[in-house]
Amino acid sequence: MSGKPLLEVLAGNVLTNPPIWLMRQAGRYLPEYRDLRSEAGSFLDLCYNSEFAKAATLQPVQRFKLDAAILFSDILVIPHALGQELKFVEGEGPRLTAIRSIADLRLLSKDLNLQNLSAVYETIEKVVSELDHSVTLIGFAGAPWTVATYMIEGGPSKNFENIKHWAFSNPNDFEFLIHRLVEVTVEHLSRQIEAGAEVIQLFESWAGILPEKEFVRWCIKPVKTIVDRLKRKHPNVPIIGFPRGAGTMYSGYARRTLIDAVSVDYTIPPRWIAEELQKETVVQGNLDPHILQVGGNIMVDAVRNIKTSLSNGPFIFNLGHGVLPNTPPNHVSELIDLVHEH
Ligand code: 1CP
Repeated sequence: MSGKPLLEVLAGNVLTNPPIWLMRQAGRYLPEYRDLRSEAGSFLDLCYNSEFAKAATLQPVQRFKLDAAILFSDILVIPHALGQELKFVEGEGPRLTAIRSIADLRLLSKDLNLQNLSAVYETIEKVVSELDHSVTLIGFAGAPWTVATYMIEGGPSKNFENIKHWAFSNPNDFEFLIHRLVEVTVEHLSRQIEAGAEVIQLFESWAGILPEKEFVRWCIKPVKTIVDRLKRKHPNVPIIGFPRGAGTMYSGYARRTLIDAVSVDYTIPPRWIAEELQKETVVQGNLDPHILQVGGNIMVDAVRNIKTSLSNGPFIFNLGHGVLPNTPPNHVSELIDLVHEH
């Protein structure tokens, strides 16, 4: 026994008290994060300074009884380390100089520039040495399709016109970009594991915008390659996949990618998760973060429903997407108490 509830469940064990952690558990809803953020200056200054990033990683586990810490970083450090210009605009989110062709892609480096990324691995080393023995450290990356949406659209997007046009009209060129992202993602995640990450989560935030055939080619296949390559090097590090918005294509996602656990968004009914997914994999999810933000009775009911439905198999409690910036921190403590009540 590892003494770490998250690792126990990822090994397939069923615990009476499910472990809990929350996507985006660090961030703006915590006053101590806002202080740290203004001390650091920009968001990227926070990510690329291992002392600041360590503090941001530890803040939620210091305040709440959570079973995991997740590295404080971002999925967009990968395009940044390939030489794509990146900044975070207050109140708007990430902005990148969009790439729209193979010619643009050739202007980027083939390999990760470690100048900034070395601070990310250093953050992991520092966090590991300070973490309570029962708490698991999660490393992460964006899955290639999701990272590509930001690289090609130049930031958040509503209809993903440019990436879909490229991927549908010239899949062979587009494959070249995805292949590059697979390579560098494997390297980035291997380095996180070597620094001390015990579990990896792959965020496929934009799984929900593709038809079946393209979902298989651009979401399933690259993730499977990443998993194969990581497992060859680090067979004992569990990988959680989060194909947000995948709908009925959640079925078979774990089997086809060989990930160890599937994180499920809040649109999927817990009973369906139990019947369709939990029989073949560990599941994680899936409270709507807006319900956490509202709190009270709606949260009590939703948490009990999720727990009742999923407690008969291996299950990690989480949200169906990230904590919202205006969430009252005391709702998080109340949520953890509810998850732990019998
Ligand atoms: O200080 C600030 O205002 C920055 C806000 C912020 C934070 C706290 C951003 C900008 N990123 C992060 C940290 C982060 N991002 C973490 C680690 C902290 C934690 O989880 O506790 C992780 C795992 C991510 C992952 C991430 N970044 C994803 C995948 C998950 C998801 O939300 O779907 C995505 C899509 C990003 C891109 C990104 N970075 C930041 C923003 C606002 C966004 C989303 C842009 C959009 O709306 O599309």
